[in-house]
Amino acid sequence: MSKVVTLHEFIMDRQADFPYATGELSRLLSDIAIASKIVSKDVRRAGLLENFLGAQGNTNVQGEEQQKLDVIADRQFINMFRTGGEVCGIASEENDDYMAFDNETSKKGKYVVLFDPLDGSSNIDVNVSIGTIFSIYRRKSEAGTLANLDDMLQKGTDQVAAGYVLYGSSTMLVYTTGKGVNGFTLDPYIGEFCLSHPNMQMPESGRIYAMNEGNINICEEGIKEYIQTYCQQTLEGHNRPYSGRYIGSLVADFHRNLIKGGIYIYPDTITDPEGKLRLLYECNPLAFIAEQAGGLATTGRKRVMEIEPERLHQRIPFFVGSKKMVEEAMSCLK
Ligand code: P6P
Repeated sequence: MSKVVTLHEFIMDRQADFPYATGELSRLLSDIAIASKIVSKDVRRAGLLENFLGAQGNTNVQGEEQQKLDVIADRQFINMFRTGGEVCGIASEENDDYMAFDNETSKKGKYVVLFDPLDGSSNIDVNVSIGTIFSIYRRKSEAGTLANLDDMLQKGTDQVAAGYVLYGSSTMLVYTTGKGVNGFTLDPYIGEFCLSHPNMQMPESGRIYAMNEGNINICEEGIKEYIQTYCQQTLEGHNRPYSGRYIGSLVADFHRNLIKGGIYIYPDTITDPEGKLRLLYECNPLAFIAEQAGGLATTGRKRVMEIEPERLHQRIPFFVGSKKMVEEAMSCLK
């Protein structure tokens, strides 16, 4: 029986990957794991606690109806970052503006974190998988000062680390620091994330496509061509077309494609002319993971991680998954 490797042990072992590491990033990743365990507990009991389910009664900066659990998760992560000492500021899907922590310890923090505390939260009440997505950057502003907007608006190629937590049939944390992708499953009996998916590699191709096909007539023609020509035809050497799998939770769709191979497409549409998904705390972190696992992440026309961000909640079209499939989809776009 192989040795159980906890996330904490793994992080400490891998600290040597960073010659000048003095432990801050390790502590930050451990803090994220702790907050994720707490959110996981809340997610799994949401149906039993009246003040956990349903809408909060307001809309967030995205114009989306906030769920109670969105706010609970957001507060959990913000509190962890504010008190952990490694983070000088954050930006979150659930908050209009970024936050610069003004306590003396945090002002010395080396990192900023951009995150979506609970993606797919419209699925909470119907018990479908949801997730947390996070992206970590070194601050650009001087240590000891308040974090600023420039600290938040950094290209995806400058990410120090990125990851997601999937609250699914099990709770998993998957992350990269630029040295490959590793997945950890929460063992609720010992309260530890344990290494379950070492060195994750996204299959170069696959037979699963994830898209809200309700949008097929309000997005560019090339996407319909891709879906009909590649996904819905029985191609040579196969006895059936691809399978359409769309969970409506980006983290869950992404994670399945990471393991089995597949493509996730959320294009720009007539109703969402810039696309729906947010560059900084959804697309960039998943793009980092996809590329580190051998996959590809583009807007349909350019590499996601090379986009110069202009706004905190900037949206982009998102094509992510198996390299060959993303390339095929891009070839259909004019
Ligand atoms: P639609 C959830 O709100 C989300 O951001 C992703 O998790 C998901 O893939 C997508 O939006 C679902 O959007 O328009 O298909 O309901």
